[in-house]
Amino acid sequence: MTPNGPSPDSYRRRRETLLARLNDAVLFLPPVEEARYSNDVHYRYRPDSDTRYLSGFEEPCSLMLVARDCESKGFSMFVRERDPQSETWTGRRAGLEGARETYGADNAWALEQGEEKLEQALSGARTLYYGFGRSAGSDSAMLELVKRVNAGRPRSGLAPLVLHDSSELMSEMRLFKSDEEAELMRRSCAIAVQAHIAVLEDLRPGHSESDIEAGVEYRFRRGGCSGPAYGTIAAAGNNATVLHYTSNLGTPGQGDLVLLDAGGEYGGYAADITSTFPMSADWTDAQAELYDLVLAAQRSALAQVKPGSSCDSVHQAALGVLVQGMHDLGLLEGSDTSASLESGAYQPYYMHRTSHWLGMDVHDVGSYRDNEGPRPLAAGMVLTVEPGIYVRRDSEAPERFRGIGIRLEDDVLVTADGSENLTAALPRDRDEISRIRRAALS
Ligand SMILES: [Mn+2]
Repeated sequence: MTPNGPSPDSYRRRRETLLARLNDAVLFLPPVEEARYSNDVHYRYRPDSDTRYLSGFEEPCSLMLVARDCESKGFSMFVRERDPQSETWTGRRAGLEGARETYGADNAWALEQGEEKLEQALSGARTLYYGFGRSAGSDSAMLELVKRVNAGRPRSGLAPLVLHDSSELMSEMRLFKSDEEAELMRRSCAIAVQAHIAVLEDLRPGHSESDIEAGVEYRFRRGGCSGPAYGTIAAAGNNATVLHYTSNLGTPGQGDLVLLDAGGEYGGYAADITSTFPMSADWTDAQAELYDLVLAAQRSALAQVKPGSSCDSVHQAALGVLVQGMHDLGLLEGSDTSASLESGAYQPYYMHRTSHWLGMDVHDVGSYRDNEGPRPLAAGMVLTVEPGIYVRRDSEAPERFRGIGIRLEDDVLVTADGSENLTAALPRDRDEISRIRRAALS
């Protein structure tokens, strides 16, 4: 089971929910292969999130769900067999017995038997939900298999097999978090908040961006996380204007702001937090003006998170405040806010969306639109709220704003009657941050 993750009962309930929806369809998720770092050295294995959602299993494996009566009825796992010699090198395997006894598989077979058992299960099926994109090899083997199965159908009298992406079923389930998942996300967010606060309290002149990265990631692991949920961004000064800056090799100057975007993965659930704070205890006027603007935009956006609203409304709320502020501060010329919103004139300074879904994946699954337009928010969804302003050193902006990047990111659960900010404990007020920094530097 995923350490610290959901209970075995939760995995069973998820499978039962899915089985009840399958009727005569088959769901098959092929394995994610180990990724090579160099030669015979691999990255730490991270299972595909759908696979983990249904099983809590963390070794390479395939999963199959079949509702109708046949040899592979129920929940089948295809796993690596026990092998004392390999296990000496690469660690213990659950094996077939473990798949049945620990992970609740109705059927357990060797990983290599997946294709054969899938073909058998498809003989009377009308629909296959398949996990595309785990590996090119699996995808092409599956297409061959479907071709083969359909070739026999004119004679057998069965309707042709229809192929769907399994994400159609899986993403909708994962988008809505159960109470247990919400609790895991509270925990994941609490660990990340504590790690960010520790950086605020520990950061000293001379510390580098890599010191900051190491500091937060140390605290993720100490807190029980499997590691960071994504590449930590520790970016000082102008580096903060690069959205996905992850080299973290610079050393903040005394007058720089530091943008820290970092969250851990706890029990299989990601936190995703960004804070921005001064290396010293003080803010320049330009830094303070931009920070207060982003904070006002974030508060306006946070107020939009409630059932019936949408990620689009959350974005529009942030954008309205940001663009008005850009005019007030002289980042944008003139005073026609609606024209700037219309033309996208603000995009040199704010070029990303305000929210994304958050869950097992940091950019979690689920559609942002439905047939009607922007999808209404509903209880159980978790999203980030992360407005920012990025003024590159080589931009056309007034001199005093150049080389400043600011983003403020919280993680928010939609509840039945509003929202719960899972990262509300982060200090956001500028004076409060200054107090913490002053105490740290004294
Ligand atoms: Mn984010």
